[in-house]
This record gives sequence, C-alpha cells and structure tokens, in this order.
Amino acid sequence: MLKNLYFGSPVLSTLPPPSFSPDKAARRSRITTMSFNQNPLTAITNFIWGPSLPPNLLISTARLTWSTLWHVMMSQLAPSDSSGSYRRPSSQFRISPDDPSLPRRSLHLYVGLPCPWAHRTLIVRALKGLERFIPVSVASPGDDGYWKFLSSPSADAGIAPTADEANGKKTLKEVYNSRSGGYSGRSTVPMLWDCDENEVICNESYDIIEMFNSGLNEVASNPELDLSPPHLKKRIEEWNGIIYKSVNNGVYRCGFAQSQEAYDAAVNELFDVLDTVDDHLGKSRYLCGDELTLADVCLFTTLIRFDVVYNVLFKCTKKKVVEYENLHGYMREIYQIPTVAATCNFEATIEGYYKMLFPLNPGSICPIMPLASQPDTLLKPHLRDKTLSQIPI
Ligand SMILES: N[C@@H](CCC(=O)N[C@@H](CS)C(=O)NCC(=O)O)C(=O)O
Repeated sequence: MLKNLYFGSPVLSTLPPPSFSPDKAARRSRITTMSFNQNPLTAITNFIWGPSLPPNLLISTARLTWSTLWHVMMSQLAPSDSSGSYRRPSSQFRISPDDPSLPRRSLHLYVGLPCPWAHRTLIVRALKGLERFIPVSVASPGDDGYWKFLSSPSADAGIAPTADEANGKKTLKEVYNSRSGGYSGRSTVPMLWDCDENEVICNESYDIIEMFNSGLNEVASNPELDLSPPHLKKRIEEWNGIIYKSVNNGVYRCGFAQSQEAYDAAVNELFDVLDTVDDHLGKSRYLCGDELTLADVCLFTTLIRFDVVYNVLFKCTKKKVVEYENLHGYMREIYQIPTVAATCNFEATIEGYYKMLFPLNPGSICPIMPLASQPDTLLKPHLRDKTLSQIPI
C-alpha cells in the first residue's frame, strides 16, 4: 500500500491519477511551451529545470570551472605578476633609428588595424610620405588569437586587411618563424621585415616610428617634417614616460588585470594622468607646445580607441574622451590631419578587440559604435583655436 509521504496515512484512493502528477503536468507544459524558434540550448535547459535558474550546485560548479578557465586563458593572453597586474612582455627585436644601412634595405611593414602600437607606425609612415618605400601587409585577428592574412587582397577602399604581400604566408607566426633561426616568442605587430635578408628588423613600435621619422629622410617624400626635433627631445621623453605607463599600457593594465586590486590601481592611475593631460592641453596645442610630435602620435592612437573599446571592454569607465574639455578637441584635431584619418579603420578595430580578446568577451558580440566616435562627428570643427585663445595671459 502506498503511503502519503507527508501524513503517513494510507492514501491510495486519494492520490490523483498518474496523468495528473504535478511534476508531469509541469514537464508537459514545458514541452508545449518549447517554441520552435527557441535557441536549442534554452529549449533543453527549459525542459530540464523550467524557466527558473539552474540548481545552486550547478551554478557554483560552472562558476568555479569558468573562472579557473578564465585565469588559465588570461595568464596566456596577458602575463601578470603575483598581485594580478598585467606585465607586458618586452619586444625582442630592437633597432637604432639612425642605422645608416636602413635606406638601402628592402623594408616591409606588418601591421594589424585594431592595434594601437601598429597604428603609430602607419601614422608616421603616412606623415613622412614613406608609403611607396615601405609597403605594408595588414593582418587580421584569427579565431585562435593569432594574426592571419587574407588569401587574396581585400577589395575595400582605404586601409583594410590584406594578404601577406611580402612572404605569401597564412599567418604572422609563419613569417616570424621563417627567419633563419626560427622564433619562439610572441608574434606581434607592428613588425618591420627585411625582404632581402628574410629577417625581422624590429618589432618595437617606438623604435620603428623613430626610425621612420629620422632614419629614412633620403627616401621620404616629406623629409622636412621632424616629429622629434632636438629641442623637444627631452619633453617628448618626459611625456612618453608618463603616457606609456599610465595610458598606452595603462588601458591594458585595466583590461588585463586579474585581481580587483590590480584593476583599481591601474584605473585610478589612468584617469589621474588623463586629468593632468587634459589640463595641460587647455594651455598647450600639443603635448610639447605648438608642434605635433611623436608623443602626440602615441597618445592619439590610445585616445581614438578609448570610447569605442577601452571604456567598454577594458572597464576604463570613469570618463569617456568625449567628456573631456580639451582631450576631445585635441584628438579630433589630430584625426583631421588627412593622412591620419586615412589610417583609422573603426570597424576592423571593434571587430578585432571584441572578437580576438575572447576571454574578455566570450560571446564575441560587438557593441554599437558611439555616435561621438563616428568619422562624421570626428570631422566636425575641433575649435582648438577658440579654446586656446581663451587662456588668460
Ligand atoms: N611593445 C610592442 C607591443 C606590440 C603588441 O603588443 N602588439 C599586440 C597587438 S596590440 C600583438 O600583436 N599581440 C599578439 C600577441 O601578443 O601574441 C610595441 O609597442 O610594438
């Protein structure tokens, strides 16, 4: 005889017929509410435990597995110290900008459009008029995190991903590996390649832009432009020291932090420096006075990605560039130098960050472009003259 489990009395006659069991009824109603246009995963989980959240044990197990996996992936993507702060690996191929052999070598530049470090090199190459002397191959981010090349050139107008125009390889890793002696480090962009020697010349962006600025004047179509003139060298170095650590690399230290403490330190430092720079730009057209220098190029490539990428993906959330009184006009003034605007590809930048940095955005969904960051808005009058003329003398 069956017993009512709650009251311990014989209840056989009072039990509802099996087809009316609440459990079965619930399950049937779940099946009937399973719609054909439901995501199959949602349909399955709905069938197992209804529309409520999964059981606690499942949530805590998934959470532990997910966060362990996240730490494993992050440690590969972004090496950190014991406090969880991001430590950028150093570049392995360095060069002196004044190496006299450079204008006689057959140079090829490898870049990726999302990358702010590579963007520096595209800007200085364009400003100095080195496009014909230094051809470029544009890699795009692969699903596995490695830079890859298109199999045929893209039909897009403007700067866009390409095939490997120098070596015909499928990935940048293969290009690095093809140097004599191979390579086991990170295959980063920008990378300057010697086509005759089959050798990596340099993969450090600052060395490359210094060299483009001063080491190739005999082949540049704009040799008179000096973005690092002797009288400003010291000030450029001072600004670079501040901006590299807290802003250029600072946004990465926010986004790649693996502990709350590491993030807090990086984000506070980042916005303290942006406030200082904004104040300074209320009194000075560019970082080092009235002339555009390499320090401005380095700041610009981070600023132009800030509201679109770093503010969202890297949690640099205290303020957007558009909210700064001077930084926003300053960034637009640089963008409006015609050769500079042509080096920016926002679509490729958004896709690259939101899809390539998988551990930060596992769903790979790209956010919509903020109106204030769209080219039409960036081309509106920057009003820097007006701002600077208001400075009390
Ligand atoms: N210090 C280098 C950093 C270059 C760098 O980190 N590039 C990234 C893209 S933004 C990259 O290629 N990462 C690929 C990897 O680390 O495997 C420079 O300034 O040139």
